[in-house]
Amino acid sequence: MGSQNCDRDPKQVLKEAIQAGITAFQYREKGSGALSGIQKTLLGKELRNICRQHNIPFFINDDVELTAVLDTDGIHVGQDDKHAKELRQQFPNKWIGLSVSNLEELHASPLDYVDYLGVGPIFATSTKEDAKMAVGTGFITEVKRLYPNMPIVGIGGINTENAAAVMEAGADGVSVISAVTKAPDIQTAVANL
Ligand code: 3NM
Repeated sequence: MGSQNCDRDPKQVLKEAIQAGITAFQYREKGSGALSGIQKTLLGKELRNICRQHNIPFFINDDVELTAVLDTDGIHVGQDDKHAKELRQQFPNKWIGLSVSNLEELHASPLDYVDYLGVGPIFATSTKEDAKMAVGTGFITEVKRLYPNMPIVGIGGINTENAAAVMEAGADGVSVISAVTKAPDIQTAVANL
């Protein structure tokens, strides 16, 4: 998540989510209303520090410069971002995640250089403005069948009602934004997930 996903202080949202039991965090300051420049960096530092205090892995979305500046645990990139091979050379000891939205992208992906795939959008989402077409849980099963050893995290429109179906389809984890940031009670939402 980023500040644009929160109706209140993102630091508080992150703290509550960690207290409630999330196992990883990705800083994704992107889309309308997102911070940029020094403000993006400063919020990133604060969120990274909260994660460090609680031993929660901190990933950054897409931003190579901030990966180094914030000394993140990992970076997550999309198909049009910096190539994973170059990222691996630049950051040999960080986790690298790659988004995959269809079979064509999967087959063209540099899987040897990534640690996990973010697969989606599984369901329709209004959080990402340029989200591709929803692929459904069947695509998770297909990716897992083709690459059984590649960790897969489902993303896009996942909530407490449908998360189990994503896991049953073969995902190793689920990744959510609004299911936590828009939850009336984060404790309950994360506990239900
Ligand atoms: N990436 P929510 S879907 C950030 O398909 C993101 O790659 C997607 O937000 C992808 O949990 C998405 O609120 C939005 O649907 C996830």
